Amino acid sequence: MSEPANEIIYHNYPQSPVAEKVRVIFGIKGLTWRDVEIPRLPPKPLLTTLTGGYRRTPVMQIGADIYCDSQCIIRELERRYPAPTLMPGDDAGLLWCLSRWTDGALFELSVKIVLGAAGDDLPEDFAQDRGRLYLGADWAAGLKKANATLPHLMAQLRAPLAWLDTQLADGRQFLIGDKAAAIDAQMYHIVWFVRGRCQAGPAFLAEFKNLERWEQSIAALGHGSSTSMTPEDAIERARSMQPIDSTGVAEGDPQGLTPGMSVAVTPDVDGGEQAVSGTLRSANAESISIERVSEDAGTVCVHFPRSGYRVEI
Ligand SMILES: N[C@@H](CCC(=O)N[C@@H](CS)C(=O)NCC(=O)O)C(=O)O
Repeated sequence: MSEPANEIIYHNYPQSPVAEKVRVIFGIKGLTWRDVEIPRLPPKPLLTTLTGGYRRTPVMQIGADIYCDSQCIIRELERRYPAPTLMPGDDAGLLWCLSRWTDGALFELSVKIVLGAAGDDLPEDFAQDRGRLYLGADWAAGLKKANATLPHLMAQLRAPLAWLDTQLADGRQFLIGDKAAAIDAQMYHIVWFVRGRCQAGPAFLAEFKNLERWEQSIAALGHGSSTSMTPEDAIERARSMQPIDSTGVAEGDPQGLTPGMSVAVTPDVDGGEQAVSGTLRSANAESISIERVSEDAGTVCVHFPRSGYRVEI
């Protein structure tokens, strides 16, 4: 059992595919974590008091450090728990590049498929929230379009799945060999989502026999081991601790960031989301960390990836 100071507190809900991605990472690394279940729909006051407004799922907390976005979470887990590595082999750089596609365009495609296939069966509040988050201000038209163009969208997903199925045909257990890697989880969450949440998913995936075997290998990794925690206890944990000490901006920052600046950070997409404001502590090519004071949680440091996020000065 890890000390409370280092305990991984994971804010998520069971149905979230992006949360499942990180749960698989916990499985690969055999980690122990605390499970805080958050609402599927805003408002999420017990989460945003920690994040400063970021409302997406999942969020990881360790003490008074709050890690937003699966990209940031995976990087931090690899830093704190290097073995077994999530990047076996010599291609970590390429794999990080590839993950920008799985987590960006490919995830958005899978969301359109799931929302489009559900059509009028989506509960109104869910359609409105996820429509605005993923399909822009004119989300109602976007939903109709996704529904009308479903066969086209499935064709866009079928091609990469066919490539992966062919790659797995040599009998390898995981995508890049016999060791599970971050890219397995980053691809798997798409397949898990489409299989589990789209009525036509299982029939659509049935042609990919190697992929199915791979899905079983991933599922067999499990999710590490978790015990539940209340959101109130998670907030109390943040309040009782100080964020890790890291300050400084790596040389050559394209935006001229310097520690102490007031900044606002938001996902770099049109999702209608609230920016998180705070004082810059550190930044480099991969991440940005800002300090903020929360009435309930005290001083926290909120970490975001740099790639895929907009920093306003
Ligand atoms: N780029 C983000 C995407 C996160 C994301 O869009 N997650 C979905 C859940 S699968 C979400 O936040 N949905 C709205 C919500 O949970 O409120 C990441 O990798 O963490």
